[in-house]
Amino acid sequence: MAEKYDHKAVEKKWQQKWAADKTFKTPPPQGKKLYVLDMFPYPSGDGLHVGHVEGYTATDIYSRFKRMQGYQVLHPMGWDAFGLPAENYAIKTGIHPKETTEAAINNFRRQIQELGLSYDWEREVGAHQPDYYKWTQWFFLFLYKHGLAEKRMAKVNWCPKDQTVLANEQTVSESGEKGVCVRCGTKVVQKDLEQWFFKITDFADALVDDLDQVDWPESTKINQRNWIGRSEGAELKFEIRNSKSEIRVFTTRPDTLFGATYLVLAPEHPEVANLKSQILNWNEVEAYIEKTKNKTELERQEEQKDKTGAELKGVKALNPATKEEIPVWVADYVLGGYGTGAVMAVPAHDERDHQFAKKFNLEIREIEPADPKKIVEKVGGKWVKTYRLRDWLISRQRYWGAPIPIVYDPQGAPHPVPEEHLPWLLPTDVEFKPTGVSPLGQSKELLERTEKIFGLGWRPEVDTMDTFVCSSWYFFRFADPHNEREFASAEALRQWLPVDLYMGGAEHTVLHLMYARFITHALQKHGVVTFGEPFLKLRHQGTILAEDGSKMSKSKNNIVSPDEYVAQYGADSLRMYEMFMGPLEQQKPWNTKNILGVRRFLDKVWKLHPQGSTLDQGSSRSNLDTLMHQTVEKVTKDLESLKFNTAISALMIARNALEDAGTPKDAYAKFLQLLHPLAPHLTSELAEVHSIDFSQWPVYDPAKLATERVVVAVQVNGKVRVTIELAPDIPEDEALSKAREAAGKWLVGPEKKVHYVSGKVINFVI
Ligand code: ANZ
Repeated sequence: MAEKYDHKAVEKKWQQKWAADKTFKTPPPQGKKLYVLDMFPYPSGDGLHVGHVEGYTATDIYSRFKRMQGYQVLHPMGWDAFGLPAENYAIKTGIHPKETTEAAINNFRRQIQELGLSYDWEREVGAHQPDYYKWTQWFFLFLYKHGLAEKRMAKVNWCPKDQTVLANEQTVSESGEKGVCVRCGTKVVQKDLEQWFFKITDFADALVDDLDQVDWPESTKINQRNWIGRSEGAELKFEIRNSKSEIRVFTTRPDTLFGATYLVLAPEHPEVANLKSQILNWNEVEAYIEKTKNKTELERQEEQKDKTGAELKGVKALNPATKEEIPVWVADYVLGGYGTGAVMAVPAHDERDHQFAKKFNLEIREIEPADPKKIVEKVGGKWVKTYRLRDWLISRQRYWGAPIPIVYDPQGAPHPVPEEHLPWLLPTDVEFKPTGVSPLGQSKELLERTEKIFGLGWRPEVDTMDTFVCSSWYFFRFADPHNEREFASAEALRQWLPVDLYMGGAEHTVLHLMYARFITHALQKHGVVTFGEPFLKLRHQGTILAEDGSKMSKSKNNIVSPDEYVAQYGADSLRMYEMFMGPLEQQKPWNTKNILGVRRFLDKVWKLHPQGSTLDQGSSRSNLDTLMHQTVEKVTKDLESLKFNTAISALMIARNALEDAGTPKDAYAKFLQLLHPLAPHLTSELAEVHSIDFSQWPVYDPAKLATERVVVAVQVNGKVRVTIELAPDIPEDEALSKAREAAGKWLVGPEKKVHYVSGKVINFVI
């Protein structure tokens, strides 16, 4: 063994061996299966950052630990490879996104392999590969067939610069500014477009209720519930005077009906146009509606926002409880797509209504709340549930995504591309410059292909799918990644799914989790899988901050790249450092000095010299045995609950004790096994067993955990000064030195004599 730990040589040797031996190829599942998954990354040109390393190391440790416990582990990696950054880069440089994406993937894969992460590379998938997106398209057709995908006109957020539709949450800048494109900061506009939707709202109740079945962080469950926004209330009808119209409102406070002094309709409410002939100030109303068109929903919902609106003069509604005539307004704080798109305004009890009433001088009437059940019945209303969740708009006017497998006949009616034509290939003869028309619309090849297969006058759909569609089902593919006939066989799904442990950052995952759950519920409903929840246990690694505690960001140029640390200190040091920074799920700042401390620990492990196992049968040996049982227990429990920082502390204590006890061989071998999941290269090199990777995880004997202690009185000149606890079989010299330490302040002057009664009393005569 070399005197110095040469991490470069050691890591390279083991990485090559693992690759050549296919050490981490997934075994057939036989009873004890475990599916451990990381959120597959978008392969950005910047490469891996230390946040990726944190999550991937955690799942790697867990997978290695579980393999040693005899589990068959599926631990795969792949690439969420479609998406805007590569396309935007193509617009700038003219380099095809496939080229930049694949270069980025190669770099990611190299970085991941240099960390010694134990993925089964035979199961690698890339969402941009035709043999993958063939199945993304299959999922579209599956939903279409079951009435869960449909095309309809929709008001959408549109970024005039990126020339694409944006989801609601993509209209807020990083600094929280609303109504701007999250990527380029351009003011977002509203546009009416025919778009494809997935009907996620069909599953709204199940997506709330089934959260009770999964082991996820509570905050993440709350985010899911808030996004769905289930609200229980009543729908009440208000007649419009001198008209057949009636306005339905949704309210969670029917008990305040007596205080409803006006109605407010959303500017896009269809009744507004129907009432046109009655409205005396139509021009004003129309101008107001026009003005609100370019606001995003998030802007409209801002609490502090100055309230605006226009009265529908000449229109009066009847409060069904008081039978009074009340005015009717349009205002953009009422949203068209929530509830019924209309509210009964109760300014004495609702803050937004209050602000509005103050501004426009409307009546504010204090009332005693009525009995809600009774009042709903009395005015002929009904109890209903409503949701904030909207159907999932999946059309994107972009190039670098999976083409939507739809063609239009000469009359313009949509038809699904039959499965035998999948993958419906992404054409390559396109320009990347955004023109407001989907890039696929320029492809001659796609048009010719469509006409050749379906007939003259047929047109291809030219939008691609939101990349969230690619990531909504990828965890199924890993179970059976080379299947050419199905996205995964029923058997593989039954064997491996659902995912047992899912790891990924807490940021930006609300939608991914929602969509993956939706797809799984849809498969369950139609009998493809037997479960609705894809991820049984979910954990988030905490954000790693820059050294000064600020957020790492490109603009601040403070992003830490793993490469230089792997080169300087080694992968095992970086892995263990990141696990030692603090509790996995906590946010924590980077600290370059501390990685050196971890490296020193590994150097000291390297320098341990194991001796024959029969070395020392005395007390230090038995103390070490106890400590080893305690360490096995601690590390086993900590790894199971992903408490890596405390497992590392226990291993550091154990290393010192090993050295103190002369490093007996059997205890040393156990120690290496415990350290192995955390520092796999170093321990593989030091272990003498054929392969430590599948060596059996050490077990502890609960009977040997407690160290037995006896209480010994320490006397000075016959007087008890202090008591100490000692192991019953402690050697005399050790016992005396402990006693001297404890009674130090009474031992003034030279010792004349010592009486030692083992396990009972020690008397110093001075
Ligand atoms: C009268 C009232 C009195 C209300 C009161 C609240 C308090 P959640 O809990 O979020 O579901 N509302 C209904 N539809 C709306 C829409 N399309 N846009 C904006 N606001 C809308 O909120 C339900 C409440 O939000 C409803 O109950 C309604 O105002 C308003 F003291 O009705 B309430």
